[in-house]
Amino acid sequence: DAVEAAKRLAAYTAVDRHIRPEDKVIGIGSGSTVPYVVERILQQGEERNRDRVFLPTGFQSQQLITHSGLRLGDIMQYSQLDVTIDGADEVDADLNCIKGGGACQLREKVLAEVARTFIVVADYRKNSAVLGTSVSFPVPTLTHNSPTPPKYTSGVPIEVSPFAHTSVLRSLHTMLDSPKATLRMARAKAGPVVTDNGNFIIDAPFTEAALRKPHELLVKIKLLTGVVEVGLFCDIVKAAYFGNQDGSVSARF
Ligand code: DER
Repeated sequence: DAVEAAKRLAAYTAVDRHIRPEDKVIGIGSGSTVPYVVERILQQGEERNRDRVFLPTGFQSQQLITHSGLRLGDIMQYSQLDVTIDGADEVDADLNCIKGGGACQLREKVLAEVARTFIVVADYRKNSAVLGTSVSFPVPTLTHNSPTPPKYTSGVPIEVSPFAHTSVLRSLHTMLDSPKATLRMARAKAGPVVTDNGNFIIDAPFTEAALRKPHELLVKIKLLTGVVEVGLFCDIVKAAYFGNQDGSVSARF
């Protein structure tokens, strides 16, 4: 279908442009777009991949690497990666991202920051001018019941220590103007989603005005006691590739 074709297009373009023969230590992100990244890497051939190592951003990413017959690497052995490629939930005109739809943003941000080059691949639904306005977001736009309601849009995924999750929720509700912040509950498991690091996820919708200053918002959230990592990636992405419905690719640098 159009979305899958768009994901594949973005992934193939990114691999062709950013994974060179001399790149040996490669970070693999999480989500449903990165399997096409691995698919394209495999097409570079066994010879090329034999002396490469691939670092995962969580259990799904680890399974993808091992099931593809690629060599798994451990972050403890590498101070720097050549390149990391990952998906995103939304990317704005300045390459700020909302990530964490797959609850993997802690390890994703680590591998993004230690990579010489961090690339994002996504289908057209994630391509926004301003964070909070893309159609891909699971969080419905929420409004207060006041006469001039501020429009609450995208939920920012926040990984929190289970011990602190109720106090972080209270802070988000009262201090950071996210009255609809909620604990992410699992679908295929009773109770909350538990991340690969043993933590919980809070989805916190913010107003478009707040999301216009993502770095400021990131710092405010990160300073709340018990927050482990925030699904706002600012000043990290080198390039983003979006597959479009018409079969073209949009690149943003
Ligand atoms: O959680 C994340 O940030 C993942 O990269 C994920 O949200 C990307 O989404 P995708 O399944 O549309 O690639």
